[in-house]
Amino acid sequence: MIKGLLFIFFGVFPIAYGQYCTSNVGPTSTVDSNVELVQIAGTVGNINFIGCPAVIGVQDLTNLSVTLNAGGSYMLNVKFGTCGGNYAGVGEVWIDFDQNGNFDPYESIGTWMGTPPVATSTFNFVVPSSAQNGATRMRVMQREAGSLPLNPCGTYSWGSVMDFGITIGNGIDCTGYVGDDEIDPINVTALPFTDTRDNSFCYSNNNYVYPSPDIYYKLTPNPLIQTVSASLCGASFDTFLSVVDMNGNVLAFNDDAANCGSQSELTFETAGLGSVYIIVEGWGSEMGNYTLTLNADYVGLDEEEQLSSIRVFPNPTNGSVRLNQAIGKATLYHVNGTELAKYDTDQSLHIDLSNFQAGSYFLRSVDGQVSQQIVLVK
Ligand SMILES: [Ca+2]
Ligand SMILES: [Ca+2]
Ligand SMILES: [Ca+2]
Ligand SMILES: [Ca+2]
Repeated sequence: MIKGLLFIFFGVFPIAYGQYCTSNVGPTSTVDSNVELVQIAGTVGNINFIGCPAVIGVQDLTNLSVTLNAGGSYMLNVKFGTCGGNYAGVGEVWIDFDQNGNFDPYESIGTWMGTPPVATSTFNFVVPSSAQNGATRMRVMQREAGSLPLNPCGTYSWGSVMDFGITIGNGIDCTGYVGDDEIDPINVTALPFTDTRDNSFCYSNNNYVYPSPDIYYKLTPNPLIQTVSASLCGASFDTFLSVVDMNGNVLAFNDDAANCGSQSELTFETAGLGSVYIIVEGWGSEMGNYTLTLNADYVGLDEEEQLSSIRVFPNPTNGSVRLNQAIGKATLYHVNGTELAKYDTDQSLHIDLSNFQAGSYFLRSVDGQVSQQIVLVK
């Protein structure tokens, strides 16, 4: 079923690097409403912070850190108070459990509403058992005259914002998982290509189209390839597939392919293209197992596009081939696109491959009219 897209393509995707919002965030004044106390006992370490005197902007307290175990239950004490006069306001606390650099709404572990002086608030929370090991952050925010839920990146006159260090232990070890973002993509070294993976853990959302975690593949098509087809048919979830260039321009995308339900398939032309990212994610927040397959169509392999009577023989060969007629100047390519040798078939119809390793090659006329695949066996 085709579903409505929840976004608008502007042609360029924002590139998100997962950095926390820290500039133009929080209070612009040091007076009045302010968090007075933050306390938590971790599995390792404690935080016992006293809040006044107040500061402007985000107070970086990430040097104060505790270790929390995935699946563990913890208690956080926060005193939403004041360093001056008493005015009504709200407060909220988030921990970036999924380590995507955002304090997401689903990562809120407590809220407060009141007028200081009030008793210390106690927030009991459980670290998701799916949390991955590593360093992340907790943000504590108070905003005078604000309303819930708070924007963790918001700016306002009176209140406070404090970031503390959190280390997740006993969780999923994501060391060695590549492809989470465009900086560390899974490299497609040859076509056809197949990769089976699960995006429901160790992968985060980089704000490409849907909240589902996205996985990046990087492909540099060789000059012989005319089109590349990508398929997620058979995935365990409703997928979405995008192809973007290195500048973030969208080249192709598909939600639901005609022949595989809610999974995605697409074909894109590669002529003149440099490297591209092929991005796998789920529709909405869907995630699970998938196999991405990539296949190439090579220039000239379509019989109807070339002079039909041109042949090389023998093919496969163990050393050399002959053309049945001249095709002018021609270039021999490895199947990976590397240019290997030039020939003038007006001078000789004999093509010597004896210096090359066994594999697949293409002989292409300089005018592009003829391209013949030659298989070399040894
Ligand atoms: Ca997050
Ligand atoms: Ca990602
Ligand atoms: Ca996404
Ligand atoms: Ca879909």
